[in-house]
Amino acid sequence: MVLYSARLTKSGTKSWAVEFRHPVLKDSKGKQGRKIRRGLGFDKEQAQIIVNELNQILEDPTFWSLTEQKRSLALFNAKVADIFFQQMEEETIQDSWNIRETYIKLPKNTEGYSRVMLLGATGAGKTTVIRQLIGTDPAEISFPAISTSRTTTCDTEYIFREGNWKSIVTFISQAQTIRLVEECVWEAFRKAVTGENDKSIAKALLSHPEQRFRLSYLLGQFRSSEKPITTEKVSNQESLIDVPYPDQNILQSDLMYILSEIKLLSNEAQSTCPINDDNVDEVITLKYEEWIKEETERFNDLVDYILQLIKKRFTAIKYGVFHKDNRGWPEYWYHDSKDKLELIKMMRWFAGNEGRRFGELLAPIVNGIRLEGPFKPSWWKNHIPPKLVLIDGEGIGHDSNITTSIPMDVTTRFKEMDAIILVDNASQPMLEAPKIILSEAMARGQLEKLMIAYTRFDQVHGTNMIDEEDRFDHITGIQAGAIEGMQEANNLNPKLIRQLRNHLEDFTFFFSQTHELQNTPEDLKDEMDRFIESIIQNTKKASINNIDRSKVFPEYDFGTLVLAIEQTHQLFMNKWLSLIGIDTKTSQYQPQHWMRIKALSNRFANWPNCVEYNDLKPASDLASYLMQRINEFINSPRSWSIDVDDGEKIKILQSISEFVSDRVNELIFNRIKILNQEKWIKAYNFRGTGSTKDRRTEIRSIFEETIPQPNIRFNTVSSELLNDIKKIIDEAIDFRKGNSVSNYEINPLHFGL
Ligand SMILES: Nc1nc2c(ncn2[C@@H]2O[C@H](COP(=O)(O)OP(=O)(O)OP(=O)(O)O)[C@@H](O)[C@H]2O)c(=O)[nH]1
Ligand SMILES: [Mg+2]
Repeated sequence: MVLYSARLTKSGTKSWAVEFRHPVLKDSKGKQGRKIRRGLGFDKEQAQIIVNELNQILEDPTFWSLTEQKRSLALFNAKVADIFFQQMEEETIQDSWNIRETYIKLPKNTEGYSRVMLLGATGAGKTTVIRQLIGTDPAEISFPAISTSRTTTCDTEYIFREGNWKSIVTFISQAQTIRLVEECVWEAFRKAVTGENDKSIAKALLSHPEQRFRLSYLLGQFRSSEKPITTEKVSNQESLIDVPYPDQNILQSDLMYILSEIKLLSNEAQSTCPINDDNVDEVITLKYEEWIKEETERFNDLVDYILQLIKKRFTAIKYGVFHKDNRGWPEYWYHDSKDKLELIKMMRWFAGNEGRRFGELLAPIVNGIRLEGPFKPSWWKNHIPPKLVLIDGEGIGHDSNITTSIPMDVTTRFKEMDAIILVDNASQPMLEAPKIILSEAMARGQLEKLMIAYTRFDQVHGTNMIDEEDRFDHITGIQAGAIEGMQEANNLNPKLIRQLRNHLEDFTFFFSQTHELQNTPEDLKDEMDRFIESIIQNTKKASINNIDRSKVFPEYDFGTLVLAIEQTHQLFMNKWLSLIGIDTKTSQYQPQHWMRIKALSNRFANWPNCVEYNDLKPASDLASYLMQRINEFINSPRSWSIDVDDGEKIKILQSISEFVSDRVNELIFNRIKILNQEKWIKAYNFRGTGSTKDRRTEIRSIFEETIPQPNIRFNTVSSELLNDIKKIIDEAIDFRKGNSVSNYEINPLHFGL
């Protein structure tokens, strides 16, 4: 066993840091002994005590387990335990999907269930469709929450099953929460040093730029007016779950304290190193970032203060079982009840967005919700619910228009689904996001599962449209145009496109007034019944069709596969070299602000599993470009072992693409993140003059290693990638020959948060 030791080092001119190799955590190459460095402030004596205590832990392997946190806390400084255990805890934390699966299993098609994933742009109406299908009470405003933009922020899974109402809620880790709070405090600090007013500092603090981690849900909304705030009481105290709304005065005073600390911190920073340059952004980052994170404890103290406030919010949850770790952070919350109302009301805290409850809503730290119970539409006649599993999630796309792919954690789930529903707004059909979803679904072998549901069909008007048929034709015409565009862009096999068109003739649905729960229109009920029936029948058909096709398989000329890499390289570099600001001449994408690129590099370097920052998602983009090119290759076999009809061939080719899809995600994730970890760290750590340029160059080199341009004479990096892809396709065909697709269980990779 290797024993490591910690040492005190200088950090900047006046302050101290500790450096050591962690005996349990692995480095980017998978070797034990990850290097850890943490700032310890100005006081050398205090810093030395922490280093000495850390050395006691490092010398004694009986401490090296998460179960020893309490013992360490009793013996040593709290900071010592935090430095040693924080990352360890995060890495051993169970995968959230698996936690949900342990408590409430997602039924499969072998049990007669259809798993249905709803995808669409934000605001398309995914959750509105779900509210009808699960029979939401018309008076219920809080759950599931709907609104105009970025409302649903985590996976929400509904299982329609007779019996009790059960729920399991999973959470992001404490370490992840700390990182997100840090980003929020940093944004607020930047506003403060540039002299902005309280309102704008509070705005930066309370709404993370990604619009997912909204601190206002947990801390309350900032009010700039001096008027006293009256706290409303819930009028009808029918049960304990009807707790009063939070006390606005307490929330405001906590917020005012946080703001005053941020302003103090900013004054302190300015007196340490005054801003006297035109390029304020750069000065703030150069001068203050290291100071704030490593040389002063005030920043960390403030982040910790906010974390403690968040932890207090858990006490509002009076029902169910909160399972927390040693530090009081929840891993999951489980509840089982005979009462539907009880379950729905509890969901207010985990997934609601009711304005008056801001300050006690936990949604920003929830990363998944699974509910089970006898859900059914309000008009459902049968007392047995339809056998459905519905999966709602985050909307695709951003206002920035730089999105070209679906996140990898979503495409990785495709294989486990029986239906993929593209939900789109009929009043503005087939804008960018739905087109992206269509082409990803095709490239990843989901043709047979794909369906389109248009909401707001009531809002389709025009002087040229006399009756309903004209309105259908209007939408399907636009849809046909989008499919044609996709064929041209991806050079898709015309037979595949024909199959898609035929398929969508039966699987396109039109929902009018989808939000109307009080008096659900009769035509909406009929269309939703047709929708449910189609999903169930299509799932049955797919499982029957999966009989022996083992002797029918395509044969390929792998010589042309190199073109897939070549084209992917061009497409990816055209987008990404421009986004990072290197080669902007021929690209439609605008260079991104250097701070966004830096934030992206921070996440690749320092956040486990994370490969994105806001709308910057290079890994998903690359996997998507590559998969589309590989799908094109898969759809052009040289020959077939046995000749079968075209429809059958396309089904087989799609099943090969489906198999290859996850493996390509995994391959790209490994190449761009894991194998390049050290380079990302280097890219992030550039400081001082010229750092933006150095960072760009480093990131370019990461991209070039991830997706190399194939040379005429292959170098090892590019031939390795080619071989890996060839191997994946070979395996997919082998798999096709040997087993049935429905038996294949994937091990879902988890990216992102
Ligand atoms: N008039 C009308 N409004 C609708 C219809 N369907 C949805 N809406 C409205 O569209 C808005 C957005 O709906 P959501 O269900 O929150 O959209 P979403 O796709 O879940 O969005 P995110 O969660 O942000 O990804 C809500 O205000 C709905 O009331 C419809 O058929 N007709
Ligand atoms: Mg939603």
